[in-house]
Amino acid sequence: MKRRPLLALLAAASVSCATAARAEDGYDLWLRYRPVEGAAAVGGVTVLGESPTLQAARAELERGLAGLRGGAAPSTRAALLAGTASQARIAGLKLPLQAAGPEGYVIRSMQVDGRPTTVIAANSDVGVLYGAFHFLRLVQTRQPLDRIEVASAPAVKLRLLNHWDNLDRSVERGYAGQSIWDWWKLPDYRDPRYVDYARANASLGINGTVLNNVNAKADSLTEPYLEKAAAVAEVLRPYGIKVYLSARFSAPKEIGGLATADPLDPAVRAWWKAKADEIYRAIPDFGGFLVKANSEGQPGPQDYGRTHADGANMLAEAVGPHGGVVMWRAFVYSHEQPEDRIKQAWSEFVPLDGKFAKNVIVQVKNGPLDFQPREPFHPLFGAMPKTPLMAEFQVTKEYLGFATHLVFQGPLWEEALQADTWRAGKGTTVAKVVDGEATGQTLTGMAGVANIGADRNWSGSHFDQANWYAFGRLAWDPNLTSKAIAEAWARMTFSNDPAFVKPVTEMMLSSRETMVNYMTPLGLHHIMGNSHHYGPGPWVAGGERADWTSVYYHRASPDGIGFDRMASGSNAVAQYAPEAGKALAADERYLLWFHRVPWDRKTASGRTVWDELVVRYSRGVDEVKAMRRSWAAMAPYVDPERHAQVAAYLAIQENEAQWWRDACIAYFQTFSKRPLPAGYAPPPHPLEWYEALSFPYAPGG
Ligand code: GCV
Repeated sequence: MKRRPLLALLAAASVSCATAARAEDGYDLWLRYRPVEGAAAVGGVTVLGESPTLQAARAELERGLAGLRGGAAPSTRAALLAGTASQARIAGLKLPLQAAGPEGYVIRSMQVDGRPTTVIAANSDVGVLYGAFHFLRLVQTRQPLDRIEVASAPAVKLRLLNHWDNLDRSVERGYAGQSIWDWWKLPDYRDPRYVDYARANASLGINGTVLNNVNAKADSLTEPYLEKAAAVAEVLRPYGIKVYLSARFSAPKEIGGLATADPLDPAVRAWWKAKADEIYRAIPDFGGFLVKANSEGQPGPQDYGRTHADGANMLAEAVGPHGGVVMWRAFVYSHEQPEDRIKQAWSEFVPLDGKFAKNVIVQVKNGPLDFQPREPFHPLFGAMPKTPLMAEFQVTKEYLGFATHLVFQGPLWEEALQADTWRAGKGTTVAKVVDGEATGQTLTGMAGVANIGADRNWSGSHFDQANWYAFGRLAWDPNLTSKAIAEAWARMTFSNDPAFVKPVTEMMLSSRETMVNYMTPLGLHHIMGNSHHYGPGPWVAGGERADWTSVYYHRASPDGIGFDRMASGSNAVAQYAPEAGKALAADERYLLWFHRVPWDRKTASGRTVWDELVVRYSRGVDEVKAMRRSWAAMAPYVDPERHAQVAAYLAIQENEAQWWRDACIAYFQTFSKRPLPAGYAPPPHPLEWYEALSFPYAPGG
């Protein structure tokens, strides 16, 4: 028997010995590059070209493969060759690069100069970088490496993170510490962490980032802050990531000294043009503006009797000559409007279909309310065929238990993306609207509200890294399954051992439904604590705006529960294509979203609505208990530090799931006036006890 070199043996030993996992703090994300079997067969790296992006690709391949080989030398029998079609050696291979477009790539196992070679080829430097990350993923997840045949191109053009980060480093709805953008020390100090941020995003194909909160300060557009943004842009540029800024609509008044911000006023238009020119002098590849206007107190064109299109088109005119875009948010509603809050965006935007400039894209949240544990898809996706629409998802878990609840959002986003709008017949999914297949739009996009902060593990919890990961993968390919995403992430982040991958993937995939069960079963929505959105608050009533209360949404009374959004009520269902509306209204998952029903109405299980609520709330708690057991059994496959933190967070989640269940049952029972079904324990405290809890220091406010 041929003897294996000592190094290879050591590497193999560290791979096979599950208990040898070393302490980790989560900083490395899914780019841990710990030794895996098979990596030693990969040959030495040759990346053709020297641009900063190609240097980054080379550095990543070398770093990644060195780690994955566990210190072993590259195979001398094989080679790894990467470059663009502008290099004769790559062009000569005649790879099918047309379909790769400006950002895609081809990875192929082939003979080059008589040697088995893995070729990573693209039309652009950034395509090579993306291909390098894809190849590393194949190695990390232990895919066969001797017959690779991959061709991949992004389905969506703008793949962006939206940071809701403020200039004082607080993060609106952020649960992972302070903002990573250290505005105070920029531009002179560029935290090396920005490079790791860029690497992580590039590994997913994320190609843009909005640095500041949509509840924007005009200061972000002043010279000193533009200099700071330019410094960040410089660090991110080699990784294919463009910088964008949220623009405050009233900036011409606040920092420009003008008397108005009316978008039809020539002086205002000139101010924005000059501002755009100034920005592009500082950041030549600046991506453009994101705007929240006339929503939740933000200024906007309606302050001057103008439309969203008037406002967006003015900004589009300013950035257009530089190749910039305007992402104009459709998250609008007003408490002065008597109309059902979830209908208002449709009412304001549908009449504007076709009236936006070419470089405007309207950014639409996945659902018509606000990132709830479950809501139907936003009807605008089926209603504005003449306007580019981008989807906005919330990676940070404002309404989903913050960082301490293990909730993998892949299934939530998959549910939204695969929902059928029926706009152009059956199968016109939201994904096909977002990637332009159904509408022919070429300006396409997907935005994720970032969950990233200065915490060492970036996301506030180890499992929340999976949400960042899933968002990026879906932005590249909105038709990926959350199962494939969860599995790849679990393998890269923790372990390739099947005894780990299977149960953890299952736990991740069911975690969203579990959370729906213990928070908002049967289509309940927006019943969380007021303002901070932490914990249950179905009793929230009164205050300055009805549409920020819970009672507005659940409408519980002795007669029944739920919001009638059928023709007999607000008729929000009519904002969907008839087939889509019919399907949603018949879907029990949205029962109390669309219908007001008596407590004794029978559900699919044969139980009454009241009994079903109790059963589902209780099931949610039991499911978290099962998650804890499942995770406890994973100890042999995970380093003790990460294992212990996840276990501790799951214990918090169980307590809070129980709290949600007990508080909601105690509250709704005051209306249902029915006993709990046999075998279900009553809440341990009276309702007043739950109502009295207060959380003045909840994070993310
Ligand atoms: C940035 C919700 C959140 C707000 C957020 C808003 C938005 O209302 O609670 O914090 O503001 O959505 O998306 O603009």
